[in-house]
Amino acid sequence: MEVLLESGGECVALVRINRPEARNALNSAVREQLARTFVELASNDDIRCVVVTGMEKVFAAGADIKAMADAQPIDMILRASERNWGPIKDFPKPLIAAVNGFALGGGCELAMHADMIIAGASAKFAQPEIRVGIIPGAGGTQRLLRAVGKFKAMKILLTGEMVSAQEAEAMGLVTEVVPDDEVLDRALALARSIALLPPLAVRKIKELVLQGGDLPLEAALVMERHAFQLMFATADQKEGMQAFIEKRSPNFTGL
Ligand code: DAK
Repeated sequence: MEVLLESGGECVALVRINRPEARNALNSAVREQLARTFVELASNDDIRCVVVTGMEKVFAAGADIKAMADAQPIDMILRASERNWGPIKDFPKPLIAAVNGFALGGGCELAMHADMIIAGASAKFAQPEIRVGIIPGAGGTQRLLRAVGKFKAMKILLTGEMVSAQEAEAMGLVTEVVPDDEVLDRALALARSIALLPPLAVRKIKELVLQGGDLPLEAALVMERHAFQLMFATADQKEGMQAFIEKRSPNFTGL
């Protein structure tokens, strides 16, 4: 198996890409296994937060160049790899990317599908597609633009140059930079802390940030207001506020 599903502790799943001989290049087997894993995790009520990671020296080196080199446009249409990105794009629970080493091309795009990116100090990000004669195909031009703005995105996309973890953090592409050997622990600790929070509110925040960001402000604010009001139908709202009043820790059930 090129994609391993492990426990990340209480209510947290760890998805590990494991194709070392090709630097975790995302061939169809990896993409299909990732898709299946995320479909499974979306409907597993025991899982509240997920961390996706790679290996020590590489998160993922992008799409598999050898599997694309001779492809024709019709091959690319028939491969329909967007079907495999769908379950990650639409994953309803918080997803944290724990990035060590290279996150290149489709690997950088995979990290950008996450809601937070924890990067090791020697991690490197790039969209080097331009150097092999193509362009990003899994949201790179759009998610990068939205994350870092036009002028940084243009440089990364048009040059294919690598960006260090520190630069990535400064431009808003990375949530936190930590020492290389602490990346996974930090990502898992963050995931476990989110897993203790009310899942319906967590889910709504993710939905609002992702959907609302592309709507006109007024429409997004209406969406937020409705979701806010809906929270008062949850048992976790009653429990959270009662626990505060009674000066005790809340016990959120996800209802
Ligand atoms: N594809 C295939 N094989 C790869 C690979 C890749 N992306 N990256 C590495 N490998 C293979 C190498 O060919 C080599 O294989 P052998 O020679 O041993 O058979 C082995 O992994 C070890 O690689 P290196 O010898 O190069 O290892 P280093 O540690 O020296 O360097 C590296 C690691 C990650 C810096 C380097 O391998 C590298 O630059 N890799 C290529 C990075 C790259 O250009 N990535 C962008 C690929 S294009 C789509 C959506 C998205 C995409 C496409 C379509 N659709 C929706 C349709 C995305 C496109 C891309 O990502």
